[in-house]
Amino acid sequence: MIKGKMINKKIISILLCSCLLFTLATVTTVSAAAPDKPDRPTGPNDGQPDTPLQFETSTMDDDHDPIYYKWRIRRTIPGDSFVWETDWMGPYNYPDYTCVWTYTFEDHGRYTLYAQAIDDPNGDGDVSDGTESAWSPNKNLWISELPLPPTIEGPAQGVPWELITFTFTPNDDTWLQQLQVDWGLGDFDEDYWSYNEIYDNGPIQKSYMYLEEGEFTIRARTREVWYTGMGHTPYFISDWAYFTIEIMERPPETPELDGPTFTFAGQPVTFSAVSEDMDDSNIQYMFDWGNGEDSYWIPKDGVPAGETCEASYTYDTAGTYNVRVKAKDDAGESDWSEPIELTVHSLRLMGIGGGFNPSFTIQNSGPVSKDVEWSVEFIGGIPGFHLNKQFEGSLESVKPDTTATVELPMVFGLGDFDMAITLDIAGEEPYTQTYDVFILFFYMR
Ligand SMILES: [Ca+2]
Ligand SMILES: [Ca+2]
Ligand SMILES: [Ca+2]
Ligand SMILES: [Ca+2]
Repeated sequence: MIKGKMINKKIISILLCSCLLFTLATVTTVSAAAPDKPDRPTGPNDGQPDTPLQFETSTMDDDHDPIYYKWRIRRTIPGDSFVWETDWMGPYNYPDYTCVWTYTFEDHGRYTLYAQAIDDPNGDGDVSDGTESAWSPNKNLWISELPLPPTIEGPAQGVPWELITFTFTPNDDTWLQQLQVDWGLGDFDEDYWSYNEIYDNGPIQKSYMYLEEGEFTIRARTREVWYTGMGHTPYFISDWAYFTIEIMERPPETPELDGPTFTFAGQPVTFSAVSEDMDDSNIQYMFDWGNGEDSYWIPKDGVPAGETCEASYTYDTAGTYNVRVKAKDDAGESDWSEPIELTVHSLRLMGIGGGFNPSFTIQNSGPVSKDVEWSVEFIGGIPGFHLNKQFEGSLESVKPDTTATVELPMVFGLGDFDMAITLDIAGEEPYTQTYDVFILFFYMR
């Protein structure tokens, strides 16, 4: 029995000791209360790279220990690639646990900020005996350079009804951009940004058509846009960039002239002209025949830009003439084209005759009688088979509207020849015309 009582006493004392230890342990635990979760950090919602920003948080520690804070930064856009934490900073002492922290972001992006607290129960500046709080709720902020006005490129001049293309290049670091363009008509809504039109950062092309003449000042600005995963968030707006364009009807371009360089008096010649026009007006042409006469403006209603206009003219008098053309529309006249130098002869070679006695025929299509010296040369043939290859002579007073035929002596040769006939007409530049002939000994065809 005694033994049993002693055993009971021992058990009771052990139990008592245990209770006491447990109570002591419990008291120790209470005295080491962790700091509260810090408040959501406050501070700016956006900022620029390389510019210090200031943030603030606070907490409470029930047993009023000195507090240390740690800050965590995470870049969420672009990517979730950047996480960085400070060391423990402190102490912050009861009753004011407010922590003000300054940080300079280097890169643009969207960042999330958190703070965490730890206490230092024995106040020795070493937090290895402290207890960490939970992380604070997060604060989001944007870091981005302020956009500069965009660069505007385009023509300095245009014409009504022309679709004119301009290039707007944002000057900003942000990936997505919106563009606002005021075409200078005075009806622009500065508050309107189309949310559908978001561009990758880079040149943006926009076309516009002015319907009236005038000088217009185009304004453009960009707004950076962030994609958050839930939608697009517009941010900083640039100042305006300006660009001036003059819209005016314009005369047609200087026309291209096409036509012969050689003709005969009394023989109609046809020249053609074509011009382009920026505003696609109908175009009239005036041909200057180089002898004091011109076609005046033809045709009456003009022809569309890019279409050819033809004009014919008959010279009475042999000579050399500079033919040229100009174009006009409602907006005015072009310059004169490059001239074509046209030589007009009074005597025309009508053709040649073959057989045993080759011949050629001349016609005077001009208004006056003409003397002419002629020469004929046969060039080519099989070597050794061309004798009598050159002939010459003259004709006097070939009358207007008459023909004259010159018969040559018999020609000896074999093969293909060029029969070159040169007419040296009194008062005119000589000219040569060449015919392909075939000679079989004494017979030409
Ligand atoms: Ca504490
Ligand atoms: Ca300590
Ligand atoms: Ca930016
Ligand atoms: Ca025009």
